Amino acid sequence: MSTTTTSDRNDLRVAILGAGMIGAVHRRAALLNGARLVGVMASSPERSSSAAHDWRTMAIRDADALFDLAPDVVHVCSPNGLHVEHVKAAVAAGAHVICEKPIAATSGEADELADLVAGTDRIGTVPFVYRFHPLVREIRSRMRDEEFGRLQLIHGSYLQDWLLSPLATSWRVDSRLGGPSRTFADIGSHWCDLMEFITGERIASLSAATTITVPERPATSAASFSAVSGGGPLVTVDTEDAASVMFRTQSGVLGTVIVSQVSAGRKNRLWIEIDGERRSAVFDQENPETVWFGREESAEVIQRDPSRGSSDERRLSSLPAGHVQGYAQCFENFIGDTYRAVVGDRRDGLPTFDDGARSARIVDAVLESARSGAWVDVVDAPRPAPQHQP
Ligand code: SOE
Repeated sequence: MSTTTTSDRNDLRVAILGAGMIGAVHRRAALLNGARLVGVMASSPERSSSAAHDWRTMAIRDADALFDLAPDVVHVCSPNGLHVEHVKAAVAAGAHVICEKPIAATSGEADELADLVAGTDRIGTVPFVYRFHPLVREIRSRMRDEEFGRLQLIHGSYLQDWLLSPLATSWRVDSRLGGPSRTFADIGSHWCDLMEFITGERIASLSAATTITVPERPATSAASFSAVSGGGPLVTVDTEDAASVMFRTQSGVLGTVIVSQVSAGRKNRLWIEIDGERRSAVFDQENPETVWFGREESAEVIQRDPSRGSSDERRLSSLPAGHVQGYAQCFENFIGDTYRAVVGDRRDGLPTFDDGARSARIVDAVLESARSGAWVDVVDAPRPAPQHQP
């Protein structure tokens, strides 16, 4: 088993389970953070060999082989339905774990994973990477400095179009592989995490409706993003294409969010507005270099700038102002902060398995409300204190 010491940060041995689009994003961020990739496992031995060849590393036979490999960190980027098995194998191998969201298909299993990691001296983190946009930190910092006053309303959306075509499919569409919620678990989870992270508010209850706008799609393919060009058999879709959620936070603020994977022209448009009694803020993930701040008498747009703003805005700005930073740098920063925490240097704002478990409870509530038509409470489960706080 691995025994990481503080001096190891630039030479962590990491393994990646899953070689799809998001596995490749993890690999890039891991390498940029100085890690040594010791193995990759994909969806079949053939795909593992081919990914290992492309990524110049070793193919991992199965998750149990992690035990002998003894990596310091395992990145779990496999289809959602495999997360529980893969996280457990990583923990059994003594590794720290980074697991894609949703960490599990149900909140019961997500709690189990969070408890499992908390019972070790290892950490578990979840790539809620939009927290790592420098200007997200700037809004959060101004909110903490009470520039906004009492919150009036929180609203926004997260819209994509990669499943607009009735010919498009992915493992995410099939509830057996992706879990019972698709769009909300995949991207609504990001929006809710970001909203709670920026505002410090917690969703207390919600009322949701979901819709399946494409009732049949080609049978699932292993690839994450794939437009299948007809020919294959059609299967009935059992996960939502879009959802609309109204919520109230623990302090009573009303909010709404709409999520969709079928909104033409919207690629990855996470948009959030927070309206306070003194000012409002808007952040648009596709234009992350600016933030709009509104006041009753005027509004201003500020630009990301490593020489201005909060300490976190400065710390997470790796490029000068005007040299556009985006998703890739968020990912690098998230992986960087995870590896720092692995060696005992924990920074503020790191999304952990506790955040992943909370997210799973929100997803459960959305599905339950969509089924019953009732408002559903989101319970904040008390979590045992981690055995070791890096
Ligand atoms: C696909 O919907 C996806 O890659 C998500 O899985 C990511 O979490 C999101 O950041 C971008 O879209």
